[in-house]
Amino acid sequence: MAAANFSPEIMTKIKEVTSKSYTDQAIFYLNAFWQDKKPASAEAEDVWKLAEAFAKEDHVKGKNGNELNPIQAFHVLQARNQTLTALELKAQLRKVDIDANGEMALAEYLLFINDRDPIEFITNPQGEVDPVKLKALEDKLAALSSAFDELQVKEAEAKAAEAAANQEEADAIQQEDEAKQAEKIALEEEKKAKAAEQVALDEEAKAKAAEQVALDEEAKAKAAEQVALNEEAKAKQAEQIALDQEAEAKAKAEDAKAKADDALAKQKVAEHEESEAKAAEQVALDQEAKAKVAQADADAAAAKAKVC
Ligand SMILES: [Ca+2]
Repeated sequence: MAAANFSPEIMTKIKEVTSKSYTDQAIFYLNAFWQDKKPASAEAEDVWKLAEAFAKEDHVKGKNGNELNPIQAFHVLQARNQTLTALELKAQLRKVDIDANGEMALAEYLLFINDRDPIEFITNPQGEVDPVKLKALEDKLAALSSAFDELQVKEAEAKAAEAAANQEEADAIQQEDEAKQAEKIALEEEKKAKAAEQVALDEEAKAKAAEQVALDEEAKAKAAEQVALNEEAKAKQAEQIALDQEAEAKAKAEDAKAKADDALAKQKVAEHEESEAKAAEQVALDQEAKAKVAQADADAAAAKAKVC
C-alpha cells in the first residue's frame, strides 16, 4: 500500500486516526470492523496485546504514543515474524507504512496483519459494537492498561534497582581501585623506606670501614712510633757503649801513663841508687887504697924493725 493510492481526503482521515493513542487506535479499529462479515471480535485479543506491545516499545511516549520509529517497529515485527530475514522485515515495514512517513502506527499494522481495507477502516460506521461486548472489552483494556501501568512502575523500580546495583558495583569497584591504589602507594613507600634503610646501612658500613682504616692508620703510626722509640733506645744504648768505651780507653790511657810515670820514677830511683852505689864503691875503693897504703907502711915499718 502506498500513500499515492488514496485521495487526500482519505489520507487526512487516516492520519487523524493514526494520530490517536495506541488504545484509541485499537478501539477505533475494533469499532470499524465489529459488524464486518469478518468480525473484528476474533482479533480483539491480539489487538489489545499489540496495543500493549506498541506502548511498551515506545520508550518516549509509552501508552500515550501513536506510532513507532523504524527501529522500534523493526523490533515488533521481528518478535512476531522470527523466521523472516532483516531484508524481508524491512520490506514488510514499507508495506505497512500507509502514509509513507517512515513510522509505524498501530492502526497501520492492524490493517496490514488482518488484511483490512484502509478505506473501509475510515468509512465504516463507528460505535455499533454490542454494548455488552464493548463494556467487556473496555474492562479488559482498562485491566491491561492498569497492568501496563503496574508493569511500567515495576520496570521503573527494576531499572532504579538495577541502577542502584550498578552504582553499588561501581562504588565497590571504585573502592577496590582506591584500596589497590592505597596498597600500591603503601608498597612504594615501603620500598622507598627499605631503599633509605639500605642507604643508611651502606653509609654506616662505609663509616665503619673508614673508622677501621683510621684505626689501622693509627696502629701503623703507633707501630712506627714504637720503631722510632726502639731505634732511639738503640742509638742511646750505642752512645752509652761508646761513652763507656771512651771512658774505659781514657782510664786505660791514664793507667798506662801512671804506670809510665811510675816506671820513670823507679828508673830515677834506680839511677840514684846506682849513683849512690857507685859513690859508695868509690868510697870503698878509696878506703881499700888507703888500707893498702897503710898496710904497706906497716909492712915497711915491720921489715925495717927486723933489720935493726
Ligand atoms: Ca506511517
